[in-house]
Amino acid sequence: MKPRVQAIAAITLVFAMNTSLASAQLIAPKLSISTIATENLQVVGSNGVRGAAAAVLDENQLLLGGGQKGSHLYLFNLSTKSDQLLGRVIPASERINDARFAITDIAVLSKSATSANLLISYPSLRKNGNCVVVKLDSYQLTLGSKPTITKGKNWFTSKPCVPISAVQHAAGRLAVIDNKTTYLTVGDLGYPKIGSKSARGDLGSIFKVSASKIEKISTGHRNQQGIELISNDLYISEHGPRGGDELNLIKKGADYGWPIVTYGQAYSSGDYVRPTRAGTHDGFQLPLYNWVPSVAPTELVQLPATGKWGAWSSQLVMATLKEQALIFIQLSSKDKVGQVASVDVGDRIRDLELLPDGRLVATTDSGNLLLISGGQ
Ligand SMILES: [Ca+2]
Repeated sequence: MKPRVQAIAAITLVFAMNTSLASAQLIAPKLSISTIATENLQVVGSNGVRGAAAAVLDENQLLLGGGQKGSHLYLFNLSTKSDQLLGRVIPASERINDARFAITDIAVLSKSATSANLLISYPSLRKNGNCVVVKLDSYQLTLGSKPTITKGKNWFTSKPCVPISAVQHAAGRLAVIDNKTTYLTVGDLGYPKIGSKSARGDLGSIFKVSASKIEKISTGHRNQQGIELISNDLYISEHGPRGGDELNLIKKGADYGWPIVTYGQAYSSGDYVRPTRAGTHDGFQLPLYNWVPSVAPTELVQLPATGKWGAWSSQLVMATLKEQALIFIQLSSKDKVGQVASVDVGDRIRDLELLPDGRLVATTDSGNLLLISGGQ
């Protein structure tokens, strides 16, 4: 009997040590930020400005989607701090002069030394400019002394077409699954009929998309600006109406509740939709974490396992617009948030990506590119 008792005592001790480690307050990372001005890549429209969409091509090159017309794709060299125009993505006939209408995300499906297969998402005007859909198109990038892009197939076009007066946001974020498949977020686009299951169609959903197949994964989302796939677990950040911003772990077939429930509050009575029940999430898939008041979350990234991120290695980091901060989120298990720490960066972050060297790269609404290193 004695050895068995000792074994149990040893297990209890290990458990106690783990508990105390888990509850120890994590120190927020100290960020070192270098700023590169990229004003010509900033989207400038009748109603304000917007940072570029971003993807990492390799350790030295980014793909940035934006420019004054919000429609163009650029190759950005981190060594020379210079950009090259690759081409136009949103045709002039599918856009108006408004910063809401800009490339929403870029994904690299596969690449070689001389070329890459890309996906690009964007809101597109239809029916003589009266309504808006979210499109996902494939492109081939050819590298060399004069790099160019060639348009491929349309992979996805959302339905219904939403009246342009309603549109506030599109989401349109991408997380690559493999070299032929991606996840795509489609926001509610401010559609006044989003509360009607029969009318809302593709809006407020997450899809798994390939060139030949579209599968709806989840519904009840509002404006999913962040997406990160960790092994087979898909994490999403999304904007609530006024507060109630959420971090969600996506379960196939689940309804995340919008616009029936939200931890946030309704806007004024003139808003496009009033949630049926505010301040509660009962009856629907619960978020892993929520923010009241709102932080306005954008892209989610998993920090690398090694490097200078210390206790935050392998954890999530979420960019924000309103909060102008990076929010570090510890996952104590895949469906449980441990500690959360907000670190001010003093700028609205539109997109956030991880460079191969372990630094983060962010685009900001003020037209900057931020290169961000962590340290404890
Ligand atoms: Ca991106």
